[in-house]
This record gives sequence, C-alpha cells and structure tokens, in this order.
Amino acid sequence: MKEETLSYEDFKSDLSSKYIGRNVYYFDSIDSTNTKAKKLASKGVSEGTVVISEEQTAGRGRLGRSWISPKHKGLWMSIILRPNIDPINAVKITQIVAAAIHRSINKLGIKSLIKWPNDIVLNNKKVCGILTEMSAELNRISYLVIGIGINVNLDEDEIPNDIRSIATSLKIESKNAIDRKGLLCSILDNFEILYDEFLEDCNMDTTLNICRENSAILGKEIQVIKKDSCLCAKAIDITNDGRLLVEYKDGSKEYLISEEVSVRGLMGYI
Ligand code: BT5
Repeated sequence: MKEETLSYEDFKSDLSSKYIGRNVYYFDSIDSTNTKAKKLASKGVSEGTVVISEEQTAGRGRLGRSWISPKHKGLWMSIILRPNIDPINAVKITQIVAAAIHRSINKLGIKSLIKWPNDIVLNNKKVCGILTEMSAELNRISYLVIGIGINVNLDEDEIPNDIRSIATSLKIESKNAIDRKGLLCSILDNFEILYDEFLEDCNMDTTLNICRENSAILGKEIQVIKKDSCLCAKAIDITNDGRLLVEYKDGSKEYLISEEVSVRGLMGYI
C-alpha cells in the first residue's frame, strides 16, 4: 500500500488557514525540520512558512536531547513566525501551539492533557513535544521556529525500549490508525485562529482556558527540576502571561518560565 504523504499538494485543498502552512517546504527525509526552518527564517521566508518531513534523522528535543521521528509515522514539522512582541513573551506562543494541538487531538475523540510548558500527554505518556527556538535582539524577536513532533501512527515496537514507559502514540492509545493529513490541517487551522487572536490585542483567553482546563499538572504535586536542584512543589496556576505558578513545601511561591526548568510528574511520567 502506498503511504499517505504530506506535501503541500497533498493537503492544500483541506486547509482553511490564510497564511499558516501556505508556504511549505516538504522533505522525504531531513536531519531536523527546526534546523532547516532556522536557516530559511534567517534568509527571510514569510511568516507562517512550514517545514515538514516524513522522517527526521537527527530530530531534536530541548537541551540537546534527541527526538525519534520514524518515516510516515508522525507529524514532524516546524512553523516559522515573526511576531512583533518582546522576546520575554515567546513562551506564550508555545502555549498557543499546545492549545491548538490539544483542540485538534480532542476533535478526534482522544482526550489528551497539556503538560506545561511543552508536552501533550495521553495516559501519562508523552504523545507530542514542542521545541520553540528564537532569534532575537534585546527587545525584538527576529523570528521564532516552533517545532512540533507528534507520534501519530507509531506502533508499540516502533518506540525504542528506553522510552517505551514514557512515550506513546495516538494510534496506540486510540487503537485506530489516524489520518495524518486531517490532523495536520486541523492543527494549522486551529493555530492560526488562536495566534491571530493573540496578535490582534494580546488576547490569550481561549488559549489559557484550554491550557488550564486540560492541564496534566495543575493542582498536583510536581517536581521542579533546575540545573542543580530538584524540589517538590504544587502546581497552582498558569498565569495570564503563560508562566506556571508553583508553591513549595515551605509555603514560598515561584513563577516558572519554560526556559528555566522542566517539570516532572511524581507518578513516573516524563
Ligand atoms: C521535546 O523535547 O519534547 C521537543 C520535541 C520537539 C520535536 C520536534 S519534531 C519537529 C521539530 N524538529 C526537531 O528537530 N524537533 C522538533 P524534550 O522535552 O527535551 O523531550 C525529549 C525527550 O523525550 C527525549 O530525551 C526522550 O526521552 C523523549 N523522546 C524522544 N523522542 C520521543 C518521541 N518521539 N515521543 C515521545 N518522547 C520522545
């Protein structure tokens, strides 16, 4: 059977967006869509340009970690953005992307949760990771590259042993093969709606509602992992500017920004 592919020709008629995903660089195989997107962004490609590949040979996570991306099994893509906002607000865009992905997965009848700041989880396992990279001057973003990795149709044996306890796919959890093209278009469309809402008047209400109502960590005991420490805390709220408010055992509170920390569940997932 011929594999369904994700070139622009393949999905353009199903896409409703105006500019997100209307300029597409499509690859059968590439090292990392984020690496390619950064090169394209520095050459000046337009906002909303998407780099997508059927597989990545050197997919990247945060802090130099790797991201497995087998051929035809997932959505491995990067969106190039040029928002006219202070670099400190870039974390908000990650939340907007997470909300859009959550909405699209939900539309499939699959109940995912958002694990602040950059994961979507199902059954306490990671099904999607987001990698936001930025080029900026002091108070102006030159470009943002939002890398999105979603495990769509991976079977259990396609997930390496060492991450099988923390990673899953939409197919494994729903027991159905998922239409990657439909999911791709839905994510690009949903993202444009929420992103435009934000650009218009910095309104993140819809995004914040989605992130709060479907949070994997709010109200729960979590671990805040920093460079040299790991502290237990309770996740209290996601603030209007996308930060996570936590309360430590001694009663002190802290607002976390995604770049500074990772947050892990005590129950063993990611
Ligand atoms: C992330 O990093 O979750 C961000 C992943 C972003 C991937 C996309 S794919 C398109 C674009 N191009 C790229 O090169 N990257 C982006 P982090 O939170 O650091 O999680 C990485 C960790 O997740 C690894 O150390 C593994 O433990 C685990 N992992 C690796 N591959 C995975 C997968 N396919 N599914 C679930 N977990 C995975």
